Amino acid sequence: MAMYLNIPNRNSECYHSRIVRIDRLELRLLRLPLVHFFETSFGRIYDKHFLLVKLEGEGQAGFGECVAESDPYYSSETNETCWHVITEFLAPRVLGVRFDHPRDVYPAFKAVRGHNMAKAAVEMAAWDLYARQQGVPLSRVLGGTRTEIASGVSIGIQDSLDQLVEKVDRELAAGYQRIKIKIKPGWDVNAVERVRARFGAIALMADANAAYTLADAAHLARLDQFDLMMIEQPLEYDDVGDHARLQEQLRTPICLDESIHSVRVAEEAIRSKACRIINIKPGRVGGHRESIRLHDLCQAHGIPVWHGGMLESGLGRAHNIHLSSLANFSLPGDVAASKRYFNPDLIEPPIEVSPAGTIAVPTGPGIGVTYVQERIDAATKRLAALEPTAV
Ligand code: OSB
Ligand code: MG
Repeated sequence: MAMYLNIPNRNSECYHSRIVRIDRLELRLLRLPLVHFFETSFGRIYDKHFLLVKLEGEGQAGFGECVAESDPYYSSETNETCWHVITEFLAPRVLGVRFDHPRDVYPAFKAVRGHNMAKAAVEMAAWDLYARQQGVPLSRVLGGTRTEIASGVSIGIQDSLDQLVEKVDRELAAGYQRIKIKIKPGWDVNAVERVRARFGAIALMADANAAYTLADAAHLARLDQFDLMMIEQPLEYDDVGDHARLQEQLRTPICLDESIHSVRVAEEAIRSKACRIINIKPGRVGGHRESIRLHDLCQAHGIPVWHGGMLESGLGRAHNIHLSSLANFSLPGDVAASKRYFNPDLIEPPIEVSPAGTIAVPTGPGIGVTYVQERIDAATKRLAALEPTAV
């Protein structure tokens, strides 16, 4: 275990003896319309409602975007549970507190069980704040080494297979290195078959968002003929055991998303051979610290990882890019250009993808992107500003 607790000293030369002191926490609920609706096996959404955390300290500010959604479908957390947990339980554990390093924020939340998305939003803001105070890019503080990351796209369920083919065509033309399509019963073998028939040997995978059970094993094995890079989260959101039984019956590698809510569960999944690949979303595991531990655990076991996406605005997206600069993010992630999601985004300039399907890791301090305050204000539905309570 101890070998995975080595986050601190990767770049110790750039840490000096600075500390993060958090003087104010601003919490907002935002609404941004999506450029295109997004449909998964849970349903279709047309706009994104999400919380944004801003932490202030020593004249600097850091941002963390909460990846919870309006409904408890991908995860049990929602914007309202996160609002409750952040204001009542997490804010009091950071306000007025001096942290030697942002790696110390997640442990300060130990008394609070679960609520990883709420924790991650606050914790990631602290990493941004710290990196800005140091005047270095977040990637350096996280221990990242890549200067650009490989980008893929996640394409939702469409109204028709023709529409799906049209979307895949457009994303390949934009340069994306890997195509992921969402599947569910009735939109699976037919969809994969159609995309393979049209586009040949592209890097292709499918994400089921837990739409199947072990009883569907024979049906899922029909996907083996299409040489998918992986099938993501075919079975229940909290399952490991059935995934291990399914993996025995599939040639296609299983990648776990929803199931991996902690480093401990990842150890269990790797040990039981429930997956060969893991998707990392910091919101799912409690922030950057836990993501680095998960990354390191997978690296030690030869499990490649890639960065998942939760339809983030440019602020959350920038965090994802910095985290993706760590070495074991060896597969293209679901971290794509801003304009696929929001137009305009909260940041300017937006995040763009190169014709080669790569995204440059920002080099400025912290997350290294510039937000437009008027756009944040215009999207704000609710706002709370919290400060240390006087004693
Ligand atoms: O399962 O990866 C998922 C979006 C919302 C919730 C869950 C998932 C997704 C995506 C979108 O696949 C990835 C993205 O483009 O941000
Ligand atoms: Mg997924």
